[in-house]
Amino acid sequence: MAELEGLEFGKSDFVLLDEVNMEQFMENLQLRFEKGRIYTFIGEVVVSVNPYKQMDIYGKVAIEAYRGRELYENPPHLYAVADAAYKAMKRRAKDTCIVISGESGAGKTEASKYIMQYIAAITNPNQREEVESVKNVLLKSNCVLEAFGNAKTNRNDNSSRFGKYMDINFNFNGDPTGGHINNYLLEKSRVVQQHAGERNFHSFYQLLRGGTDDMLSNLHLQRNPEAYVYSKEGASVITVGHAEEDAMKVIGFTSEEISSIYKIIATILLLGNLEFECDGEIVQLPGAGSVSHVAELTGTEPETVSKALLYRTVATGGGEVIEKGHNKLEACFGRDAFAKALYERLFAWIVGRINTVIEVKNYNPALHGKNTVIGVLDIYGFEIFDNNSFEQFCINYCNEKLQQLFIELILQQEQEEYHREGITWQHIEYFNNQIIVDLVEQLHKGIISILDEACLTVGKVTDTVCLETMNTKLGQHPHFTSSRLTSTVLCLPDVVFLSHFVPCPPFQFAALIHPTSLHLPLLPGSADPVLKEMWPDGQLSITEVTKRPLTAATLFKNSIIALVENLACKEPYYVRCIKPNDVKSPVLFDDARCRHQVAYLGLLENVRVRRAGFAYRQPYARFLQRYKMTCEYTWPNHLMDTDREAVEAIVTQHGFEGDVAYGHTKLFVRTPRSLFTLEQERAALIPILVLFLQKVWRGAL
Ligand code: AOV
Ligand code: MG
Repeated sequence: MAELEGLEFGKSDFVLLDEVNMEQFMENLQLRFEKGRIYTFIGEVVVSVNPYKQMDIYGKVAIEAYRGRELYENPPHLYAVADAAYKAMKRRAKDTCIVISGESGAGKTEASKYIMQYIAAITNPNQREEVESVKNVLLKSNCVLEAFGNAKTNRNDNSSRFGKYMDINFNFNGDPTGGHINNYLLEKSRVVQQHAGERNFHSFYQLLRGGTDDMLSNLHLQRNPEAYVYSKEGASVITVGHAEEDAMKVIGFTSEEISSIYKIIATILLLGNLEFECDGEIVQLPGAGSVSHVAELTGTEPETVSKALLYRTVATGGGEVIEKGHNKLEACFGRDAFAKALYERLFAWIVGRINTVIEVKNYNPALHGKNTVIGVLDIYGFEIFDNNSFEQFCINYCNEKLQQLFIELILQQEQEEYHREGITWQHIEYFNNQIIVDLVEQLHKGIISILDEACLTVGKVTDTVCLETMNTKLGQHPHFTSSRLTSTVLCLPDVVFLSHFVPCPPFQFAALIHPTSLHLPLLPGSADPVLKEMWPDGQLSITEVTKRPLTAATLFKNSIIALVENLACKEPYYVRCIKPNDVKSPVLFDDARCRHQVAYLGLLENVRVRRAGFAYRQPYARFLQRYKMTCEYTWPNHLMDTDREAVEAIVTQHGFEGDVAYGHTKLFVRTPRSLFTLEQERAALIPILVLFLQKVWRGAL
């Protein structure tokens, strides 16, 4: 909080604004962005603006400057938050989490990587080998996950298409002992189709462009991504190198596993090029060569592959299992569903594989003390496209849920602290996002419940019925506007999740309501060990598989509810990312775009809450340590009974009794100005003190 830099760089903490209003907030944000100050505090929250250029602020010198220091001792930085979370974890044995939010392209993933790098840099001072290897795997896992889970979208060239929550475990020394990654809903529809100008997951292009000639020929692939239906969009974009293979090796993937992964990627590309022909009612596969390549790569028989692509197995009401031929459309849907399932399971397998390497092993709490964690959450940002599918619906719902958590935690934390310290709390009005969250997730009448009903009774519930149900149940909801129905697609226009998010175009749920069945028995019979592991449910009978499973929407909802519950019981630290413009420019500050984000992230409310209470708080002993030199009764040491009395002496001498409250263990300062006075005085005294001490050392005094 201290003004460590001149005012020409703006205010380093928004609580220092003369008045809290949008104009002043924006002025400060823009000034700081233009001066290359991309981080600004709101108390302990860091607001970050994507610089869209490499900044020289993450090196060794910066790491040393932030290591073990208090937030207000340095200019705002991700490292300050990372250090605060680390200190809380180490000193107070608290589980903490760092929640990074902001819309697509705002800089969340980059921030999460800098935070992890910082934590890696400040831990394990003794360079113990096993800790170094844990750190290395944690850092390298990002590279692998990005290769398989990120893609170029129209909003971000390296957009995360999955949500990631990573726990890093620490021993009593504060050194990392392992971790665990949870991944949330990969946007698997991208495997088979991309919007104009977008691309498939990086891994496809990395294999095609980076693989050796031999490798590609063994995989029956051509080098050119344009040759494949699934990768031809955006094929001309130059891809990054081939670092993920090295990263996989460092993590401990065996060469057989890496080879299986490539085979699966190749299978998907070949599947995408399979075409079906109709001979009357009968659908056939003319490309026998491709089918045998798919069979070879998946360790199955060509007949099994053809059968899987041309027929589906259904369980009749009487429990009988029958095989039914696809029509052409069903066959195409089935092929794409197969490709998507393959990729989704491959991704989950990769995450699981990384987890087995990084999971904490041989930890004995009795011997090693409490095992604490820092969780880092980097989820896909709020996004809208021209066509918004189920995945956008989930991504945006998840962002709403996190926004709600932010509101609750920020208020809750303040309230708890005031309560603990015996200080009266003043309530601040804020938009409660719960209403939006309920609209989506409430049992029986939420959007997900209604969709579930439709999905689970396929054939009986039509688009129209589903739509009517939504209209009846949600028509009165202030955040649900009426819907329209096109011939095949169920559209829910303006199922707007918040007055603070922009109104969305319709979400298209058709694919959900008309799921295509997959010929499950194909892959469990595979000779490839990775594929076998990816289909653990292969042993299930078809009747078990087809009986009312949880829908994708409910699975996602449950995972997000669990995530939020997990975050809520940790001490949270927040990074709020802002995207300065839509053209990736390092110099353009698009006022309207930024203003909008500031509004929907609730940043002004955040500043108000922070200021309405007390902008600054500090345990008595620490306050005394820092400012005792500014008061004759406390320098060099005080003679009072308690630190609190000594702090009272400092406060009184400076005449700001009216601006503070005394908690049980901490001093609370309402306006930061009082603190400035102290900081300035301290800064003026330090050179005099240094001179004084030098003289003492030289024996001159
Ligand atoms: P996101 O994670 O918030 O979007 P990223 O972290 O991928 O956004 O950032 C997008 C791009 O902005 C990066 O690829 C960098 O080019 C640039 N960038 C972001 N932060 C920095 C920084 N601190 N320094 C330099 N460049 C930066 V998404 O994953 O789409 O929601 O789903
Ligand atoms: Mg990201």
